[in-house]
Amino acid sequence: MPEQILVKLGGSVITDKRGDCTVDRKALDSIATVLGASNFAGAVVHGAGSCGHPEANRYGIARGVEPSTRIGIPVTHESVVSLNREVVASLRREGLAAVGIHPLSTCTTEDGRIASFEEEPLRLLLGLGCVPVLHGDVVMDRVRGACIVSGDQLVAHLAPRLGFARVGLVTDVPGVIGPDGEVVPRLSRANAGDLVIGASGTTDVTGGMGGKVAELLGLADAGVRSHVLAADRITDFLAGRPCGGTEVVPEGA
Ligand code: IP8
Repeated sequence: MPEQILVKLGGSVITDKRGDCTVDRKALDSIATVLGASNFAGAVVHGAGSCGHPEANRYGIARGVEPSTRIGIPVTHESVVSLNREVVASLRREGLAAVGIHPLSTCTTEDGRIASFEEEPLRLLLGLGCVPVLHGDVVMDRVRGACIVSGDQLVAHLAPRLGFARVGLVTDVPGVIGPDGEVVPRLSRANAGDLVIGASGTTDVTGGMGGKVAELLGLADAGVRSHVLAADRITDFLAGRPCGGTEVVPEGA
């Protein structure tokens, strides 16, 4: 079986976060072309961007859902599923056997953290050379009724369990930015305390770069390295060449 890679596409890379569910088709298609040309083997996770965050924010879903706000579950889910369909279609046009997997149907959380995830379909799809395409989603939560699970939390949960050889998170910034305004090339719990990470400038119910770093440090605690990189370096990342950005590594590695 070829080396399996997990790629997360940030919502801000594939949507225009200023509008309500505005897919950036040019950016999406150019990433799909690169993935197709590399004969990509592995899974894709994407964020929601403007297809999900505005709706989740409107109904306060990250904090939980009650009968009075339950309509926010289908509204938010359908918005991010519409983006997922476009991601899958774009990858399919490039020859990949991409198939959408929706966390609302496969995952539950306990107070905001993944408590169960049905992984077997993913394993079997990967074994056949299909490309599962997952996304941040609204999911049912045992404590809050429902909540939002980010694409980054999905990456941190699935990467150690499915044993991907490499994990790359494609963002609209060159990497994690340090106090001097420069990209931090290597990040672990040892130097993470030095960082002051700003909130996202647009609606982001899952914590922007700060939320991403927290998830990736958790992933590093599980022994898995990951790489935060800019969209224009994805070809280098897929080829295993230096790609700038920030490598998040286990402490002491
Ligand atoms: O964009 C959020 O996922 P993210 C998912 O990866 C929703 O943080 C539906 C807001």
